[in-house]
Amino acid sequence: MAEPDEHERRCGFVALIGAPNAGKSTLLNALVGAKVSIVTPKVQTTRTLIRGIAIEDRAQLIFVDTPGIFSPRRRLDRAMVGIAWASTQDADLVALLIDAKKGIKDDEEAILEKLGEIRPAKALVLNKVDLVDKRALLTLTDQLNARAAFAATFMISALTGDGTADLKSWFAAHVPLGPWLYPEDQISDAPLRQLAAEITREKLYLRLHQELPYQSTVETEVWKELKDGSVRIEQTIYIERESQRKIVLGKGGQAIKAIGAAARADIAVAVEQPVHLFLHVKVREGWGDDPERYREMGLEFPKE
Ligand SMILES: Nc1nc2c(ncn2[C@@H]2O[C@H](COP(=O)(O)OP(=O)(O)OP(=O)(O)O)[C@@H](O)[C@H]2O)c(=O)[nH]1
Ligand SMILES: [Mg+2]
Repeated sequence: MAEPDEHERRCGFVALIGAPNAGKSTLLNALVGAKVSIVTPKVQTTRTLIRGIAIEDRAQLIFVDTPGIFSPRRRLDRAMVGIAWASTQDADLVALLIDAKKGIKDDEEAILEKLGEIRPAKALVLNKVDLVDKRALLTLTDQLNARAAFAATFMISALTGDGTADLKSWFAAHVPLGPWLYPEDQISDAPLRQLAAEITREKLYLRLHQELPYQSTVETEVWKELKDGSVRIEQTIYIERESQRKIVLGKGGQAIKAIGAAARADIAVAVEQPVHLFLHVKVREGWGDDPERYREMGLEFPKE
């Protein structure tokens, strides 16, 4: 690809917003072409803003994955939803993702209600079109466009990649002129320690069920480069109650062993070196009300 002239370059922030589970993180990874944000079948997987960077034509696109927007109750939920809306204030473009299979439900209604207050141009992105009958999409598109002013509508499958190239081209054509903000080969601005903690949290979510995932968080405590080119990583899984420890550990330590093995494999791919991963489980009652945990996650601590 020829280097674009300095003066023709474009650069901008594109916030990906939507209800929980709409496929925002899947789309971010598809647009970047690498796994920079974790994905699970559960709602409320993403907890903070995750940036992924891609080059398209003359544009450097900085995509901002956000936590799903829903009616928050717990303090952590309020912080997550707060940062998701805040992301739209710093964005040049906003993409609203709608799960085409789910359609317009309470969360979507509430988002549409507030969408008028958003300043940047908005693209409507119907995702998961691999799961629905194409004819049903037209009705949904009409309903959504009647509710808010969208500059363009896209029908995509973030999972199969169907339609994502057109979407990316549209973003590239509509971000403002300006110099690129990151080196050309950079795809994320998150420190590897944070990505590593997120990967372990993904495995925890995939393995554990019911409420437990929402009551746990993962932090990387030790990151030691070893002489043989490998890295020793120690992480702590924080849980809310002592009774949850045996669920995380599993029978004879089976669960934590499987979580550790799956996380180690993915982290090794991300850091491109062999990884020794050690997981600790600590009870921190009320970590959901501990400002330090919010700082670690990059979230504002809601006062109440
Ligand atoms: N069939 C299908 N599934 C999809 C598609 N996009 C995402 N998914 C699935 O939907 C689930 C949620 O995807 P995520 O990318 O984690 O959704 P999210 O919007 O980031 O969710 P939160 O972070 O919880 O707000 C996962 O099981 C994905 O594999 C799609 O285009 N088609
Ligand atoms: Mg997500």
